[in-house]
Amino acid sequence: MHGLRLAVVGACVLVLGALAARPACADASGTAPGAPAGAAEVDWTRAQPYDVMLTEFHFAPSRIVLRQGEPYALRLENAGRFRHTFTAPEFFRTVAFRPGGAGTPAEESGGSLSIAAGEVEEIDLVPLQAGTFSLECSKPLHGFFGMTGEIVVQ
Ligand SMILES: [Cu+2]
Repeated sequence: MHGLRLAVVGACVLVLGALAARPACADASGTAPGAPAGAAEVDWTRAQPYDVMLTEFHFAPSRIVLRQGEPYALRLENAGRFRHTFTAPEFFRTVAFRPGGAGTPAEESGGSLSIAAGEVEEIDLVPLQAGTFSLECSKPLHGFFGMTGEIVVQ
């Protein structure tokens, strides 16, 4: 992504140098650095599957590593005997959900998905902001017993 953006800016500088200011560069210069691509522009057919298993009492993997700007089909499977939650409000605030996809429960719940034993939730999303976000199960004592993790967006 960065390489492409630099290339576009570089091309604009060349055009500017040769022809003076042209409206052709308005798009590139008008885009704030690091501005997320709109969810509408995302090619969801390229969404990479990413499986996370919830059991007593941990997430597997407990460190989820995603790339900023890439679409993912996050598949959360509760393979345990109890209900668990995938609670990561800071993370969910920085993603774009697939329009019409299953992101709505994550949005409406304030970033905490409750998943019954044996159930699977699939969410298509694009992480828009790099950083490390905490993940936990909000059920009483589950975090204490080790049901925590982190989501790293690179
Ligand atoms: Cu739990």
